[in-house]
Amino acid sequence: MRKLSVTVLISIAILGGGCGHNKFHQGSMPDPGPYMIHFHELDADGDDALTRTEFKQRFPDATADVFEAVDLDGDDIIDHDEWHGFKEAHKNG
Ligand SMILES: [Ca+2]
Ligand SMILES: [Ca+2]
Repeated sequence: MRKLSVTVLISIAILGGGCGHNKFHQGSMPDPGPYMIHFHELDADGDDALTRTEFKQRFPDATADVFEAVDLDGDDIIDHDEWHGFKEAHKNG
C-alpha cells in the first residue's frame, strides 16, 4: 500500500510541474499589449513594489486574476522580477 501511495504522489508532482510553464497563459488573461510597459511606470510611489492599488490605477479594467497571475509568489506585491518575467512570457517579437 505504501508503494502505491508514493507512485500516486510522484504522478501528481509530474502533472503539477508540467503545468508550470502555462502560468502566464490562463484563459482569463486579456490582450497583453497594454501591459508591455516599464515597471517604474506602474510603481507610483517608487518603492520597487507594485501593490494591487497601484496596478489598478494603471489598469482599471484588469481583474484580480491578472494581478494574481503576475504575482508568482502570492505575497500580494508584484516586484520588479515578477513584472519582468510576466513581460518576457508575453512578448511575441
Ligand atoms: Ca509601490
Ligand atoms: Ca510577489
